Amino acid sequence: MRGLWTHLERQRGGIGMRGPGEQEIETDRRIIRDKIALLKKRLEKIDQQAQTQRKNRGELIRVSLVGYTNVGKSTLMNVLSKSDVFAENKLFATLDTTVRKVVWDTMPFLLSDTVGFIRKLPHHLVESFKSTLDEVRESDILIHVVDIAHPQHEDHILTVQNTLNELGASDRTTLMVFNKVDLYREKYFDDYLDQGTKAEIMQEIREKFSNMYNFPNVLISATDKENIDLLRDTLKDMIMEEYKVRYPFQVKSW
Ligand SMILES: Nc1nc2c(ncn2[C@@H]2O[C@H](COP(=O)(O)OP(=O)(O)O)[C@@H](O)[C@H]2O)c(=O)[nH]1
Ligand SMILES: [Mg+2]
Repeated sequence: MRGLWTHLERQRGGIGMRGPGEQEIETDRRIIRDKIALLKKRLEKIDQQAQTQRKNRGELIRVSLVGYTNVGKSTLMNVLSKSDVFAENKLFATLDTTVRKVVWDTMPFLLSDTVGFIRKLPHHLVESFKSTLDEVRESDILIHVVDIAHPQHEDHILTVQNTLNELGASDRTTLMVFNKVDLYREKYFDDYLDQGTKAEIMQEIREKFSNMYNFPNVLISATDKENIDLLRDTLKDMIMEEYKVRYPFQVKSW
């Protein structure tokens, strides 16, 4: 903005009259107004394009990765979509979400990675999260990813659940994925613990989560690829169920 006004410097010291300087300010104001209007139009267009893209994706079941920021959503997106059965790498890139078509044993579905939900999303930012929020609203299945190694992970879960509530998506078919078990062990397990005790603790954690949240859940490490097969099998069954509900007479077995 600074350089914008340097052309007025020369006008300084003019005698009390309405000089060319002020007219220039008016002109500059108009230019800025026009520019804002143009940008608004462009944003509207991007929004329309995103909507069209969403419509064009047809009748595939849609799965979205949701969760607090930094929990491993994007890592998991790559793990799930780049697996050996991954067939097509089609990117439907919108402003801030990535959608990929994934095919598992001939069963296709759309997987989207979204921007993380954070506590107290500033209202002026909500607009820029619109495509993430739309994506979530239009999803059939949500994968709620949690970083269990984070000391505040239970608060994070609540924040995400509140956001989903506001979106009217809290009753959506949901799979809870408790991620970063490797980090959890590293942080909280003492070296002297024997394997049996470690396994028992993990089992207790699993039971605690199962009791706390009314959704199917899997404990994984996205970076170490631990329990990814179990996650895939669980998710595949959930997607199958959605297809069966949607196309009761058409679904073959995948
Ligand atoms: N130790 C560990 N780190 C992970 C795991 N999954 C993701 N991360 C790391 O956590 C950070 C955030 O991951 P990212 O996928 O970008 O999170 P997002 O913000 O939810 O998309 C990155 O540094 C990842 O490498 C995991 O299972 N274990
Ligand atoms: Mg991410």
